Amino acid sequence: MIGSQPGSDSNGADSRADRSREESAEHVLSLQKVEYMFGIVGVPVIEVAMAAQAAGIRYVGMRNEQAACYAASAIGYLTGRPVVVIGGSTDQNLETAGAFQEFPQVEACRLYSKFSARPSSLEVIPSVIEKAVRTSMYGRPGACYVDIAGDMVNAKVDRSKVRFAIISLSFYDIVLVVSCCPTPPVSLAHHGAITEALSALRAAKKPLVIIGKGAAYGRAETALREFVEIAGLPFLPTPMGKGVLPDDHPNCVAAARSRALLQADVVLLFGARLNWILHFGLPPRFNPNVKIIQVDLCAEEMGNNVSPAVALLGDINAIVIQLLEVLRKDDWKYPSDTEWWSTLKDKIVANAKISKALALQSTVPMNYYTVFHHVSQLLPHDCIIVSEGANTMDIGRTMLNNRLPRHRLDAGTFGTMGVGLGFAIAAACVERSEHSNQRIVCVEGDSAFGFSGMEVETMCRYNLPVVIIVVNNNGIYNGVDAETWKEMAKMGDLTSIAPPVTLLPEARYDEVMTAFGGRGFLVRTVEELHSALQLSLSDWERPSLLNVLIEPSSDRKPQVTVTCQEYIFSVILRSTGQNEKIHCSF
Ligand SMILES: Cc1ncc(C[n+]2csc(CCOP(=O)(O)OP(=O)(O)O)c2C)c(N)n1
Ligand SMILES: [Mg+2]
Repeated sequence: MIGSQPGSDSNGADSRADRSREESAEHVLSLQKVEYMFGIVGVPVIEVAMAAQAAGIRYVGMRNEQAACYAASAIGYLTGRPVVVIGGSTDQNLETAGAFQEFPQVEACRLYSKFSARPSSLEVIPSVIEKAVRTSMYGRPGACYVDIAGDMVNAKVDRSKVRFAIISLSFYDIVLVVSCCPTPPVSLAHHGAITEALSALRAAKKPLVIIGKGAAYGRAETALREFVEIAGLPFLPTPMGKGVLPDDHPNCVAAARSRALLQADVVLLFGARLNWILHFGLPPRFNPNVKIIQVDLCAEEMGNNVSPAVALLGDINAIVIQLLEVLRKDDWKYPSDTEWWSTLKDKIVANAKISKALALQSTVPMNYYTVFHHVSQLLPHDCIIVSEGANTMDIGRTMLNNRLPRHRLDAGTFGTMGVGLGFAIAAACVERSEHSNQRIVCVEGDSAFGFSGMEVETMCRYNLPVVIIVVNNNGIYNGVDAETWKEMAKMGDLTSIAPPVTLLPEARYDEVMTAFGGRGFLVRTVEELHSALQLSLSDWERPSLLNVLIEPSSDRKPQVTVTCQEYIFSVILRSTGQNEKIHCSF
């Protein structure tokens, strides 16, 4: 898994042909601008990783290919260098014969990537890789796959026969060269659409700006901040749009999100999909008459679920600059003394009161709000927050502020558990190479942590000073306490009795970290939380893990749901024949 960004060097093949092997390797690096390779090696790709290292690429050995892919995709998001996956496969002459690990990899990857191909000969590898890199970067960015047959890995090639002139031979004479492609062209929105968008905005009584991950990836932060401030508009971020404008910006209405979405009459949507995260842009969570001004890089995204009143197609940063140019001339600003602003501000104050009351509860075990309240007090303002889990991620999102763009990485659109540790490893690698002095804090639900928990060894192996906080409620959404677990175990086989959401109570995730030489803390109280987090944040030499035990039935602010304890009782009643009907939702 490679994060790469081609530059614009274009030396001719002839001059390179005379270079020494070492010069060639350097050239590979500068040409491809590949900095990191994440993966797991085995025959026949060990040499590929060694050749990459010889060419100056950092090779990060992970414990699982999934985590390697997550790490590479985080590099893509943080640095703007998309992912190219290179997979080793069966020797060509054994294909269809039932060779070791024979599988239609190219076909399988086609569904999940923008481009998937197996070069038919050594000579075409450079051009296939160039196409993979270009495709990954152009339009909406996305991963691409290139399959390298086992017998090609150690084969030699006659330079004069290589398709397209650009070629270098790396340390082991493996052709692993990406020929150079220009950075993606920048497209602007149609001028008429810009004017239409601004007149829709001027006519709005209850305008709202939504800032998505696309705006973060498109590095639109400077222009967007100016736009929001000049226009005086309320805004809220999507989960990974957090930090494009600071969460504590006076125009941020994230704490009144539901009301803002429900009542807005014009929504200016920057690089966010109208998918489940935004309730599809539909009633009952949106005003049925809302006008959407949709700004997106991807034409196919326009009109998904809601037909936009205005569609601005192109580079998000460039379009915000276009909007700003007209706005400055018009000298228009949404007034700050409207009923809309008062409604939003009242809701923000009311919600803050509820969260604060929960946060200041001094009971042990702690609840989510108490944990996040104290964590947020200690986190440096420029730290990168990685997060996954259900309650852990949702509540953490509302309570842990981001002040800088691309400083929040979470389970995102797919809600995929297991991404956290790979993301954190990638962020720590970037921090290390850029000497940015930013802490990487990985806030994990106990279930989420389990998906890629062995990557703790990777963190310890490379001394990556990630701080992992496992918010441990003994389960998926909810768990049970140790006492209840014991009682259940007495009743019979736990596979029939234990609620499917439960995990082992008070599991010692901290000892997973100490097993490999990192710091581990078992945390039950606010005082323990403060001292463990302070110690972890001051240690730049190795990773830490805080295993924060919380109330197993701790939940989000009141919702209609059945707790785990209620579920257990219903199971018990059912097993004793006392209850026929069980209603349960998790
Ligand atoms: C790959 C994958 N498998 C399963 C799920 C289903 N799922 C949703 S959230 C979750 C874990 C939530 O528990 P935890 O991480 O402990 O967070 P909590 O809600 O308890 O704070 C799971 C397994 C998923 N989202 N992704
Ligand atoms: Mg949990």
